[in-house]
Amino acid sequence: MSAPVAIVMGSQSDWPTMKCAAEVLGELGVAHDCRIVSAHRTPDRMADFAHGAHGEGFKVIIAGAGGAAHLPGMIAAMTHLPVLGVPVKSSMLSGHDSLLSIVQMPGGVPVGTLAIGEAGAKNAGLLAAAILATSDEALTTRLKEWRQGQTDAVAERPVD
Ligand code: RP5
Repeated sequence: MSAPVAIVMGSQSDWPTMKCAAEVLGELGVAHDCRIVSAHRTPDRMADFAHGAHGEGFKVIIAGAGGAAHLPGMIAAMTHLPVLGVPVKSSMLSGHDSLLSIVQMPGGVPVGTLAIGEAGAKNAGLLAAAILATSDEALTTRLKEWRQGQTDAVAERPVD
């Protein structure tokens, strides 16, 4: 069976951020396929991926990019699958450019935009799992256990 989640990113340099999505999906036992797909440098690869994503068996796409971050929006324009956008922290503008490039889509072409950086990537993984869990009872159980584990890990008092 093919992986239900695609994690795509504009550059190798996005991987330290986007691997946070891959890690949490791994913890939840959700198969995922990670690829470099650049809207600017490999536009044909991006189009082939987006047009073929449903046929490949993907159910959710997580797309991360930085700077003039067109990737999530361009993919969303070419597939009906849900696209979760992760603004990667850029060196010049700390990801504000990435965030605005991804979040401000015109009505009709949605990208579910997460926070800038690693927290956004981690939450994109969790959100992808939650979407898949709506039709997967076993995954629902694993997701609830993961959330409970997070809750249990919070101490009542701080320590030195
Ligand atoms: C974007 O440009 C990528 O998503 C990356 O965040 C940014 C910089 O890419 P590199 O110059 O590091 O390859 O397309």
